[in-house]
Amino acid sequence: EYGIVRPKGYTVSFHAAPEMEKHHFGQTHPMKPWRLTLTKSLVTSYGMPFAMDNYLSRAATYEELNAFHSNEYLDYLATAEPEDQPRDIDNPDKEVKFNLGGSDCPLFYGLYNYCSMSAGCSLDAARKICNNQADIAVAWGGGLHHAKKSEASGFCYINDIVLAILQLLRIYPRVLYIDIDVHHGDGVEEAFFSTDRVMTVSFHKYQPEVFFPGTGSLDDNGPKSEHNPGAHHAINVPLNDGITDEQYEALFKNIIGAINERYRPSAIALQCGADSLAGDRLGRFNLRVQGHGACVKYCKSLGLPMILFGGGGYTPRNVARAWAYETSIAIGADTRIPETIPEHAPWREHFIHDTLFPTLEQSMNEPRHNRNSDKRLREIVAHVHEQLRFVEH
Ligand code: VJV
Ligand code: CA
Ligand code: ZN
Repeated sequence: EYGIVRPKGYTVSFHAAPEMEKHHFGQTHPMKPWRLTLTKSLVTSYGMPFAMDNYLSRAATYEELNAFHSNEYLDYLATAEPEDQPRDIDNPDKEVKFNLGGSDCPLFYGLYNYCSMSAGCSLDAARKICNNQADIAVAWGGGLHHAKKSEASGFCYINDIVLAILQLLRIYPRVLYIDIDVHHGDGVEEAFFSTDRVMTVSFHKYQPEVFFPGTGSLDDNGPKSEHNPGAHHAINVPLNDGITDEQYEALFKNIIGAINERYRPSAIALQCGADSLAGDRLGRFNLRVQGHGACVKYCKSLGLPMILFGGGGYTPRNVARAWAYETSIAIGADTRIPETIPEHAPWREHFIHDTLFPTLEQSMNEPRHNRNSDKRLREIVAHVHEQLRFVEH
């Protein structure tokens, strides 16, 4: 209907976990799992499922989660009840265990089910890539990059990305992890800190003490010890408020292009956190849907097997726009889908403006001041190129 056809000799698999969507972090918590419902409905209104293999994900098993997470943590995650919420008025002495039960990572009904569905989605995607049954696998329910081995952090309980990359490493010698969420991908960086088989690259707002999680400075490049294979295999791109599409796209292509030439990855894991878009409730950047999508398009052009993960994104209408547009890029239909959101799309009024590509003015009352000078961005590029000279090829 929109010229959506299955690309010849090219397979995209789409992994959904509708069970995730009905969970609630709490009334005014910024993380809204129903943004996945909105995304899926936009993807469907454009007719994209005809061009993909569509899968309903299963829940990941305890053993699968245990490939990264500790037993003590998983056992508590599986059994903790919302009533165990620490530090509430009725339980003033209750301690916070594993960072579970605070305001960022609340305990809610069905939490373990929510987490294992998200991980199942990303693991299914990784398996499709390992078996050569997909060229690009899409897992919008994943991308929860802050979770640690024995700790929840920043709305993330299970690190589905680490689990998926561990799968990829069974087949692929080198995996490039790229993270365009507005927050630093600290959990993934830390998990692969000591190996040269994964290079992690995060673009994020960096302002320690003010902006979460406060890590990811330019000179955070992996262990400083010469004898650690992970040295120089963490790349961080710290940015300030208000970065534009033009600056971000140029920076992204330069850095990822140089990494691709030097590191020669065999597969890509791309976290597409949509909180880097203009008008995000928690974000600080001025990216439009096209600029965010240009990163996905550039990665696709490298011709490597790739997983697309979700991640942050706190203005659901824009999350749905970005991830629907990026699904169209995966199937190669981005130049053919109409810019106007289909008449029959459910929740169409919810998008406020009927375009897939709102302007900055449509995204927020007043565009943020851009605090990224071209001079500073050139310094960042120079530092990254210097780091890459230490990477064996
Ligand atoms: O900045 C923080 C930590 C605090 C302590 C907890 N308070 C609520 C906020 C300050 C130091 N946490 C960040 C976490 C961001 C996680 C981003 C996750 C991702 O996008 O990278 C990947 C999925 C933070 N920023 C904003 C909030 N927390 C926030 C949490 C709330 C809230 C409003 C803002 C929790 C509950 C409610 N409102 C009701
Ligand atoms: Ca990031
Ligand atoms: Zn984020």
